[in-house]
Amino acid sequence: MLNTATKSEAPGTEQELTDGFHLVIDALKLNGINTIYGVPGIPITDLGRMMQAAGIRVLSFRHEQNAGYAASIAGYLTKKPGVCLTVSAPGFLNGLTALAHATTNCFPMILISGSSEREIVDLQQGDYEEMDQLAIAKPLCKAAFRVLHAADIGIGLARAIRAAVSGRPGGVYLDLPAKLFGQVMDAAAGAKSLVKVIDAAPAQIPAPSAVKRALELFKSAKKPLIILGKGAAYAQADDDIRAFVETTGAPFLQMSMAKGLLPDTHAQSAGAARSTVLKDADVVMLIGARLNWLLSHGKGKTWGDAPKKFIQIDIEPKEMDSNVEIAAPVVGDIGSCVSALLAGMGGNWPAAPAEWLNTVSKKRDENVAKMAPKLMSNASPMDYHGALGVLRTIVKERPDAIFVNEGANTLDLARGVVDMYKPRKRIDVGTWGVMGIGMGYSIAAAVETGHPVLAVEGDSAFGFSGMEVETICRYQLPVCIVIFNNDGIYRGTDVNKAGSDPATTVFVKGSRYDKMMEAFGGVGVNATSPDELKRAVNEAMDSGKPTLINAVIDPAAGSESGRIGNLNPQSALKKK
Ligand code: OXT
Ligand code: ADP
Ligand code: MG
Repeated sequence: MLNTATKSEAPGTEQELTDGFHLVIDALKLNGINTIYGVPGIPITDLGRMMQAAGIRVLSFRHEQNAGYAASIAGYLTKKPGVCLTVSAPGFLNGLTALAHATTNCFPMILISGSSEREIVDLQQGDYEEMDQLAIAKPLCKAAFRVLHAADIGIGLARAIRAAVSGRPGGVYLDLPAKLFGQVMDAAAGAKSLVKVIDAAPAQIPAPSAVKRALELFKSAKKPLIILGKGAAYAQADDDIRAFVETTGAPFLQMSMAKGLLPDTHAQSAGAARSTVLKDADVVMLIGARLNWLLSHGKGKTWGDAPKKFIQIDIEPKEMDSNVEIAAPVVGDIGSCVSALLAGMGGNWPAAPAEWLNTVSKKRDENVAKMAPKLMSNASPMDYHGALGVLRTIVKERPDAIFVNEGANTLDLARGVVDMYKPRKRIDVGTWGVMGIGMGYSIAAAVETGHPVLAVEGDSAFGFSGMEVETICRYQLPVCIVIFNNDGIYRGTDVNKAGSDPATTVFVKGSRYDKMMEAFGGVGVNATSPDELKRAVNEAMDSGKPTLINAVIDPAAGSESGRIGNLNPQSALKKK
């Protein structure tokens, strides 16, 4: 329904009019975009108000980067572009990190930003918040568009939606100069100019020959392995993926955000035998996972000396051969590809070789047994395993909760310890290993899914978006934040031997993050033992009240950079 703005006053020419504000709102609603994440200000304050009045949910943040991260994960969780709305120049730049993050992670997102007067910006005459935003956004996203005429708003948004969700999903920038909002046009013509995007992400069917090649290669494997990445989780082809994996009988490894696509406790899961399967597998099928740094680029020590062949299923043809030769590329959307694979397998697919399965399960059981006693640790202050042991049980009992996770040790250890049982329940730092996603992700996860959120955050990680606890309280979202407070980045024990300033990685000792939550009317708890932690998290999850638990972790418990300390550059010269 078109939102009519004004009526012309000219006698005898009564004409329904609309304007840029209303056309943006109508175009969003027409395309089912009902939630916006942003920060108000010139020139979009009224747009936000009018959106609310028109029934769109507008979540107002304290910093655009967090609103942007919220939009990016909304896109991942829903397969519809998440929308972030920012003001010109500084607001736009604050949102841009999240737009680049969405592109890097293949999440569909649209950053809509107001911008200043084109005539002044282009002559560089020093306008209010002057910046050539379109040019700056272009290299950091999949596509970037600017709309100058109200009559083009419909087309502009349609292009943005299609670009974000079709093919490999990613971030799109949409530049809306201030003047556009006030432009008036005939309401009927305005309504006609809107575009409802039909089949925004069309199925991309793989070639039958590619499917056949992949199946033949996989069948020939003595030591098959399937790696599921967050592209597979994004695809929402959960039942087919599970059926495919189970029909092959092969061990599978789930990348961090793919955890739960099949339960981590599944008999074929090789999550706890990661090193073994990567080293020893002979045919590896990648489904929605890139051979980037997180998979050691498919070569080197991690992958061992045994010859390997790769099958890769991805929507992006250019992904093939990006790091190593792909013997069987299957290009298409994962839903179509996996269903074609399933159909091609027929009714008598041979069981995966028992010797290989035994090797994998033996290694897995050893690692699980090694970890088990650590999870029972009752130490106070807590160590990571003692605290995570408790959270692992809580997630098992509440498999629908969304688990948000960032930090270094807090991230790496939680990934291994906390089993996931359902798809798209674990969201974390992703491809960049970025700190700062925590509160934005928590807010969007609660808003988009309606499920409770458990955010497990390093004390450093939390600091990047901590002010959004006010946002969580303001909207009364069912978010329970647990801060693993070890007084610093990686550890809280570093000492600066050269002066009186604290070392670069340490924070104020004994900080009480729980007080921050209390300042805004949420529940704050200081937990010094696993028992206290368990009680507090369960209470928060039962009540749905915004809660922040300051979990006191031994400052000496972590290690430098968690599991990726090897990426720190080393010099032959001795450290000073
Ligand atoms: O097979 P093996 O024997 O090898 O064993 C493996 C598994 O088989 C086994 N396993 C299990 N055993 C038993 N039971 C179970 N259930 C089980 N499951 C698994 O365990 C091992 C390990 O398994 P895993 O984890 O699967 O394997 P691995 O080898 O670790 O995998 C490799 C990777 C690369 C895939 C994996 O490590 C990974 O995904 N890593 C992601 C790492 C990452 O992204 N880290 C975040 C960035 S770190 C750094 O950059 C930080 N910064 C700088 C900064 C950033 N990032 N961003 C911005 C905007 N500014 C600055 C900062 C500031 S971190 C950071 C803050 C840190 O401080 P905090 O206070 O927040 O956090 P704390 O450290 O807690 O203090
Ligand atoms: P992970 O970090 O979990 O390993 P990546 O982000 O590296 O996952 O890889 C995700 C891959 O999934 C990307 O290469 C992307 O092109 C692909 N992808 C995303 N959505 C789909 C889809 N619907 N169909 C096919 N491939 C997809
Ligand atoms: Mg820390």
